[in-house]
Amino acid sequence: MEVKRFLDHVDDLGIDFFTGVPDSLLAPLCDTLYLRYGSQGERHIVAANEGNAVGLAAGHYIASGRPALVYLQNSGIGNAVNPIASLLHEQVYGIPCLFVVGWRGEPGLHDEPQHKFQGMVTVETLELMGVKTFVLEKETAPETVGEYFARCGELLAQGRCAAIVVRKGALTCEEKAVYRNANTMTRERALELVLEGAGAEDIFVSTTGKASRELFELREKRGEDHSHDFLTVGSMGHALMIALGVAVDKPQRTVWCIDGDGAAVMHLGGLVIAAGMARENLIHVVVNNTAHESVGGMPVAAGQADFSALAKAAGYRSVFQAADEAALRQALAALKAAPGSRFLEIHAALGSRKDLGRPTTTPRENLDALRKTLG
Ligand SMILES: Cc1ncc(C[n+]2csc(CCOP(=O)(O)OP(=O)(O)O)c2C)c(N)n1
Repeated sequence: MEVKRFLDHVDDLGIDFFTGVPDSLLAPLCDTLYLRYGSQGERHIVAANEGNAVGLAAGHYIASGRPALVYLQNSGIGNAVNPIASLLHEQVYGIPCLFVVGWRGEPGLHDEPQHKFQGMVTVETLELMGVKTFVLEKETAPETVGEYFARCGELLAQGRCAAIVVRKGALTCEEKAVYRNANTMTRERALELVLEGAGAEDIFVSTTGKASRELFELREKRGEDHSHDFLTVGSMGHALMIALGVAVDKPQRTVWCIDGDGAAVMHLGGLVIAAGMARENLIHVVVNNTAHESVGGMPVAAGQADFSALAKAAGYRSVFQAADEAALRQALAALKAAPGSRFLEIHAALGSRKDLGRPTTTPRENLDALRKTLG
């Protein structure tokens, strides 16, 4: 279904406020919202995590009496569960909200391992949380969509929540948004330089999305195996805590966390924990491309945030930044000799290689190989 028609139905429900975390499957919706309303404005706010989005939706309802639309990939349901159950639910405040959920890992379709279980339990989890669910497919007839929205309208009027779960390809749009930033060095090139600057026995924990895919392919390109890497294929925003957990247990090993700006803001509290732990063997790298590049490029809710200043304020002792290859080489050299806990912000361009592959080993194989390395 063309997203404009979908949004006409949303409009008919009196919904005029949108918030969420972007998803590649929902790119037609994300792009259209961005083209219409920009982001971080009165009508549309990109949230740091899906729980934030539910909070914003609640605030909007409290102020206006109108429900909001919250969009998310099904991976983010977990982040939303707490405020759905203990804020929106009819046994608490009874605040209505319309969710639009991208269904990764839908049963019967091939998808990456991190999406399989979540995909299996998506509808069940939403229903369990009291969110009535309607599935939108490519084949869903327009009158059926009309009936879904009519039913959603009834539920919202009763102070209840509803979700449209969107199957792959069910939403389409004619106009794609173009996202830009002023940086020139690609994330992949930056990661290549980081690998060159790191020790052969160092451990890498990389974040969800293309950073992990690039790290995997860079190892292949360098003729190395994957036994020193933990590819955090799901669990967006948790790579830093995984890296810290390893670093605390293995003080003799240098552990690099390759984080994204979207992932870093998704669970920004981790920055404070890591900085507070002040581990000399942990190096936290944030590749800041100002966007959720892996899922289409929508801005991260941190356009104004200065990650290096945040890192300093949180307590990291040695903080570096780099925006081009020469500066990155210099920063990496300085980082090696720097005292205390270390943080590096890399300003990266948007985009990635068209032929970027996906890890060819399973998460289990990845874990087993790394466990052997760590002993
Ligand atoms: C909890 C959760 N919400 C949303 C997603 C979908 N998702 C995967 S990667 C990604 C963007 C990551 O952005 P960032 O950390 O800035 O890295 P970039 O892709 O820009 O390198 C998103 C939103 C997810 N995997 N998990």
